[in-house]
This record gives sequence, C-alpha cells and structure tokens, in this order.
Amino acid sequence: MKKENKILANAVRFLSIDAVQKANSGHPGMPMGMADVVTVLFKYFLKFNPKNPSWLNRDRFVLSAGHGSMLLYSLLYLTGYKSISLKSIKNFRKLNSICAGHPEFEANTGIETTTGPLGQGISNAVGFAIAEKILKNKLGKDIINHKVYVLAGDGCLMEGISHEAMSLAGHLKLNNLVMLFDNNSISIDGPTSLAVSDNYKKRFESYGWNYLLIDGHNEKEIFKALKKVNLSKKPTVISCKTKIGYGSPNKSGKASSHGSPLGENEVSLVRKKLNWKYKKFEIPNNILNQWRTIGNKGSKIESSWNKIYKRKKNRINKILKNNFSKSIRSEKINAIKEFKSEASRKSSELVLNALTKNKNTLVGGSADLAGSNNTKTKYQKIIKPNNFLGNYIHYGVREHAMCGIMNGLALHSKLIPYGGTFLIFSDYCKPSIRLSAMMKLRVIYVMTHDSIGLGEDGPTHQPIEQLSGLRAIPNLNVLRPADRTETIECWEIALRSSATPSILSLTRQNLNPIRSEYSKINKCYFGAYEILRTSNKIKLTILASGSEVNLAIDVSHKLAKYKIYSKVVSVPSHELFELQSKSYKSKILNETRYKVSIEAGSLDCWKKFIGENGLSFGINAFGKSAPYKDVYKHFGLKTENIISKIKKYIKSK
Ligand SMILES: Cc1ncc(C[n+]2csc(CCOP(=O)(O)OP(=O)(O)O)c2C)c(N)n1
Ligand SMILES: [Mg+2]
Repeated sequence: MKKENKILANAVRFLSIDAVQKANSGHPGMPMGMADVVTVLFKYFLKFNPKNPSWLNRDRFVLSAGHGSMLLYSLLYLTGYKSISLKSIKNFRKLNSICAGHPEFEANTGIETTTGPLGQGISNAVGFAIAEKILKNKLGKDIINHKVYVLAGDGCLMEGISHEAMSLAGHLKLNNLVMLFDNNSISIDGPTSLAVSDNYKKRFESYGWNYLLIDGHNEKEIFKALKKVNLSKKPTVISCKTKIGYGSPNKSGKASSHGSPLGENEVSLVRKKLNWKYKKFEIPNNILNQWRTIGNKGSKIESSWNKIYKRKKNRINKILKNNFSKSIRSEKINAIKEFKSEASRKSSELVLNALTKNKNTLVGGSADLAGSNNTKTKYQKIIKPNNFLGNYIHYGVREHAMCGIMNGLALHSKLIPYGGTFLIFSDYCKPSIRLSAMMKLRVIYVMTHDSIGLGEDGPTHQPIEQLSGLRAIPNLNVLRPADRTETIECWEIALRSSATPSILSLTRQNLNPIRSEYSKINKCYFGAYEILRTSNKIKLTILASGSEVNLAIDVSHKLAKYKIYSKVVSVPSHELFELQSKSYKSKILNETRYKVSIEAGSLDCWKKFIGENGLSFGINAFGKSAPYKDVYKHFGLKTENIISKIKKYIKSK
C-alpha cells in the first residue's frame, strides 16, 4: 500500500478497534483485515455521495459479513455521511445508537440493508444487481448504471443461501455484481479447514462467475482486480487473501481477533505496530480531510447525473408510478358478478392478470412452482441472462435466496417484488422473511397449498404450525383470504402496505364465494369481520380463516336447525384485527360467551381471541397423505363432528 493509503486504511482500523474496545463487545478482526481493500474501493471506484445517501444511481455497498459492522460505520463517518457521527461511533452497540451491533437498514443513511445472519447480504446484493438491470432497461442507461459490491466472509460463503444466490447470479450473468471475499480462512471456531475444503475457484467458476485471487493487503493487486471488473460479462468474486486482525501482534490471523475486543494492552501494541500515534477515536484533520475529499467527489458526479435526470424526470416518475386501484375495483366487481367456486391461488392469478396487463413496477417470480403458485400471467415476460426487459423471475428451486433477493429488489428503489412457493416451504424462507419485516419492506410472499387441503402430497407438504409461526413475526401481515373477493382485498392490502411485508396464504382446493355483495370498502382491512349471522340474538361466535370460513358457514347454518344461533367471523388477518379499536374488537369478540375457532393448522394462535373457555378446531399433528376431504375428516374438520362438539361445549359451560 502507498503510505497515504495505508494511513487512510489505518483510520478505519483504529476507529473500529476503539469502538469495539469501548463497547467491550463486537468484532474488530474483520475491519482490520479488510481495511486496505475497502480503502482502495472507496477511494478509486465506489460511486457514492455522502450528501445524498439515497441517490438513485449510487453504487450499492453491502456488508454481508455484518459482524464487521464497525468497518461500515467507520467508512460512512470518514467519508462524511451525516448519519454517522463520531459520537454515534463512541456509542457503538449502545441503546438507540445508529451504530448497532450489526448494520440495521435505515433509508438515507448509507446502511443499505440489515445484515448479521450470514449470507443474507449476498442474496440482497443479487437483488440489488437484478434491480439495477431491470431499471436500466426501464429508465435508460444514462439514469441507471451502477455496480453492486458485496463484502462477504468465509461464514457467508459456507451458508446455503450463498450457493443459491450466487448460482442464480451466475446464470443471469449479473456483470454489475462484485463480491469482495474476505478470504482470511478463519471463522469463530478456528481455521476454516476445520469444516471446509471447497475449491473456491472451481465452485465460483462453475456458477458462471469470474474468480480473481489477490493479496488483500496489496494495493496494486486490489486496484487491478477492481479495474478488471469493469470489462466483465459475468459477476466477479475478488478473493482477497487477508489477515484477520491485521496489525495485532498477538491476535492477527487468529480466531481470537474475531468476536471480542482486543484488550487495552493489545490495542496499544497495534498502535505501536502500525505507527498510529493518535489517541482513542482521534482522527487528525489532515487524515479526516483526505477521507472527506474522497466523499466529496460524489457531489460532482451526482450533479452531472442530475442534469440528465431533470430532463427525464417527468417520464421517469411516470414509469415508476403505480396505479392499482382501478384494476382492484373492477376485479372486485367481476368477482361478485361471476360468483364462482375457485381456489384462492387461482383468484390470486386473476388479480395478477389484471395488475400485469398494465405496466408497473411489480416483479414476480416463483421458486420453480409458477404453475402451482399461479404467479405468472400471460402478460409477464421472463427475465433472462442478458435480457432484463421482463418482469418475471424463475428463481429455480431456491426459496431462501428468492426471499433474500426480493429484499434486495425492494430495497433498491421502487420495485415491488412478489414471489411464490408452497406455504410449507416458508420454513425455507423464514430468515429472509424476518428481515423483510425488520427492514419494513414491501415484499409480497405468495404462499399456496396452505393447509391439509392440498391433500395427497401428505404431511411433508401440509403446513400445520407455519401460520402460527409466521403470525408471531412482528410487522408481518399474514393474510388468509376465504374467497375471490377477499383475495383481491388481501392483494390490495399487500400492495398498499409500503412498510410491511405480506404473506398471502392461498389454497390449492376450491372455495365457495362468501361475499355476495360488492363493497367499496376493503373489509379485509379490519382483519376480522362478520360475514353471517343466523339470528339477531346469537349465542355463539365462530371465527375462521381462509378455507375454513366455508366450513364455519356450513356449521353455523346447521346449528341454527338445533336453535343454536351464531355469527361467523371471517378472520383474514390476525395482525390487522389486532390494530382495530377496542370497541370494534369487543363488538366482534365479546358479543357472545361461547366462542369457537376453526382453522386447519395449529390451535394456539387463536387462544388470544377465543380465550381459555373457547373451543378450537384445528390440527396439532403432521397431516396425512390422502384425498383432502378424507384428511379433513380424519382431523375432525367436518361439519357433523364440529356441531356435535359445539353442542357438548355449550352444554358443559
Ligand atoms: C446464520 C448465522 N450463523 C451464525 C452466525 C454467528 N457468526 C457470526 S460471525 C461467524 C463466523 C464468521 O466467520 P467469517 O465469515 O469467516 O468472519 P471472520 O471471522 O473472518 O470475520 C459466525 C458463526 C451468524 N451471524 N449468522
Ligand atoms: Mg473468515
């Protein structure tokens, strides 16, 4: 490294070391090891403007190795982002500091995504890179032409999601994507040789990536590799051989520099070794100014971009604007007119048909179940290698990466991703779903075959505890519509929830329509609403969701023959119902003493509505392989059984 650049890199190192030491917690090793690489990247290559962290055409820098968060905070502070002050760095890992333990996405701060669960950042970066390609086609390459850099460590690359995401990125030839692999051969338990003997070159080249191996402390090699990327037709891994904890006499190259402060003594020794004469957190003006000069370059680049943008602004805004209301309304009118039995996955396809007839920013996809999830419409075009004119992604059988990629698509700017798989495989998506919720992203998960109602595929495919588990995730709307009208309304909710991801839980089997009148109001927004009552004076409230609303209606009508009068409440969303006023909730729940819930899944999540004295019908076992009506019968989800249990229940209480 040139002396001046070594000093710049050391500024990153010492801010990181000092912050971890002060917090008495964190990971100094990675920032120390990768400081040289990122210094060359930020100084000579990265296109960014700290004065406008949201600049649409900035390069995206994703820190997949989120444990090295101090590397990112140091860079953002040094280059002049307002979001990160020296004070916040001193408050690293303290309550409400933007310098959280792991980077937490916040718009307009330079923190592009939330990372920490290893490997997620790689899938986000693939999403960013796909978004860049799609938007370049939509808006023109004078408006969008940026790169995506992702810094990933050994851990990220051991995770399954890295295999899925990189394989798809290679297939799609995402030449705008560059991975900086911190190839330090150390993870928490010790040398990576304890657990890995992959041939990285062969692995990545077989995906269709370039593989460049460099010394991550050699400026010339770093520079040359980053320069080479520009001409590539493929994504590139720059495998940077680095020393974790670089500069630490006793801890460099060892796992001991990974996850805990170096200790005061060792910090002094590093200061000596790297010839850093400054006090804790002190970055002398001449060094800070050099970093700020690097940051300031971006203003100029953005302002010349702005000239082009201003000319095209109206057209761009038009392209990026969505207007779904008209299609939603006309579909709702149609649903009432046609009044047809159909699977809610089919209803969802009809909604998508209407939505995709016109241009918008929806980007659909499925993990190899397009036909089963009904996610692809005849109006959509497939995204292919070297052709990003389309709006539909065949993710392949890669559920986890699909969801991480959708997070990246949503984070990039204006795209609205939706992607399908079977509800049972939400388990393969969970870590990314959780992050969509944490980051407040509008990602729409189309999850079909949502119960034992899928029938013959049996217990491995029949979701039981999935709805309950998903409902436990904060800021996630789990939407389980009961017919076509509700499916349309749930889609409308998902599209309008700009800060909340949605799960659309949809059936394989047919459902009878429950809504016979057109309503301008989106009733599903209430989360739960009355759909039927068999008398003015009722004794019983029956709550049900999705496919079981039909069953609840049948039960309610038949109970009336025994003079047990009831109301049926359709509950498309627990979360939205919880948001309603006390009086609304009370009107729905507390009209009767007797309360019943019916849902073909785990029972527990209904307790909060029906109380200890309520009666739940559901399933607490792993499903069965048989035609679906037989499976429903087997688990007691049949009108006769429910009626007889309700009769006993009312007698006994
Ligand atoms: C999914 C997941 N599993 C486990 C962890 C805990 N963890 C954090 S860092 C780490 C080791 C990472 O090793 P590497 O990527 O090589 O980072 P380095 O030690 O080189 O900085 C582990 C296991 C995690 N953050 N995410
Ligand atoms: Mg490592």
